[in-house]
Amino acid sequence: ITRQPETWRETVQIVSDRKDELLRLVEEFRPEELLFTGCGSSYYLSIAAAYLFQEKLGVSAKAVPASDILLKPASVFSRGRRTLVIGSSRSGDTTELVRAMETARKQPSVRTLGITTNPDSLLAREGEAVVLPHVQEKSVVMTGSFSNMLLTLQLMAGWLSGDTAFLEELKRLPELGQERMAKAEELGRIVGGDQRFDHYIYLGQGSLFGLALEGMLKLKEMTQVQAEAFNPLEFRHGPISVLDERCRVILLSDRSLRPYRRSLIEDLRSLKAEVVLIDEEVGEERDDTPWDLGSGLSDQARILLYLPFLHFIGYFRALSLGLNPDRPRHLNQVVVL
Ligand code: F1P
Repeated sequence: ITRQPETWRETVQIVSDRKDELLRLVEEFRPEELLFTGCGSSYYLSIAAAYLFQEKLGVSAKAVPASDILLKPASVFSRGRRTLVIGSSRSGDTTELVRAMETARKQPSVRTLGITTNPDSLLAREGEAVVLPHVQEKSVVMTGSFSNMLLTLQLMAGWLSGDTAFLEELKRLPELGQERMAKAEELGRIVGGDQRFDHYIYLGQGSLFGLALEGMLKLKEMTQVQAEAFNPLEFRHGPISVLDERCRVILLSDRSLRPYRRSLIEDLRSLKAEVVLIDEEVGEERDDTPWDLGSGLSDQARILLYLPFLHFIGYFRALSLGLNPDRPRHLNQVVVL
C-alpha cells in the first residue's frame, strides 16, 4: 500500500512515453462510445474511469463487468457505433476479461485496448495494451494495481481532453501521495482498527462510486466484515433502513454533493451511524472535521489520493482481527474459468 506513490511516478513515465501512440489509436478510430471493463476491483476501476471520461471528454462512456461482454454482447454493444473497449486486469489472465476482449474484437466497429501489470499475460500479448510491469503485487488483494491502472486512465483522459491544468495536477500526484502517506496510514489505523463497528457502508457518486466499491471490496476481501457501497443520495431510498450504532459510513464527497451533504450526514447520524467524511477541504463542516487527503486539487485528480487510505482501512481491520490481509480465505490472485 505504501509503495503506491513511488509506482505512480514510474507509471506517469511509462504511459507518457506512449502518449503519441495512444492518442493516435483513439484519434484515428474516433470512437463514438467508450466501454470500460474488468472483473472485481478492475471492474470498479472501470466504473471510476467511465465517469471520468464522460465528464472530461463529453463522449458516451460506460462500464460493464467483463462477463456482460462475454455472455450478453447484444446487451452491451450498440450496432454500428464505433466503440473502444478498454479492459483492465492486474493479472491480464482473468478468463472472463480475456474472453470478453476476444468477443469485443469480433464485433464490427470495435477496437480494444488492454491495461495490465503483467507483460506475459494473454491481455498483453493478444491485443494492444498498456503494460505496467513495475507494479508487482505479491498480495492476493489488489491495491497498487488499482491505483496505477486508474492513473493510466486519468492520464489518457487528460491528454484526450487537452486539459493541461488537469495533467499538471496528475504529475504532482506521486509527490502529494508520498507526503500524505503517513496521514493515510494513521487514518486507516484509526478507522480500520475501531472494533465498535461491524458493518461498513461506503458512499460515493460518479467516479467516487467506483472508489466506494473498491473500499467495500478491500474490506470484504481482507476481513469478511459486512461492507456495502451505494450512491450517497440513493442510500436514503431504502438501504438507509439498515443503519444502527454498529454501522460506520465512509462518505466520499466531491463538490457536487456539498449542497446536500449536511442534511445527509444529519440523517445518517440521527440513525446512530458514525460518519467518516472524506473531501478536500478541512474545517468547513461544523460537526465534522473532514480529513485533508486531497486538498487543492480538482475532484477528478484527487480521487487517486484516497486509495491508500481506503486500502489501509481493510489492512488494519484485518490485523485487528488477527487475519493475514495478504491471504484472504477463498481467494486467488487470478480467477480462471
Ligand atoms: C480481478 C479480481 C480481483 C480480486 C480477486 C480476484 O483480477 O477479481 O479484483 O481482488 O483477487 O481477481 P484481475 O483481472 O484484475 O487480475
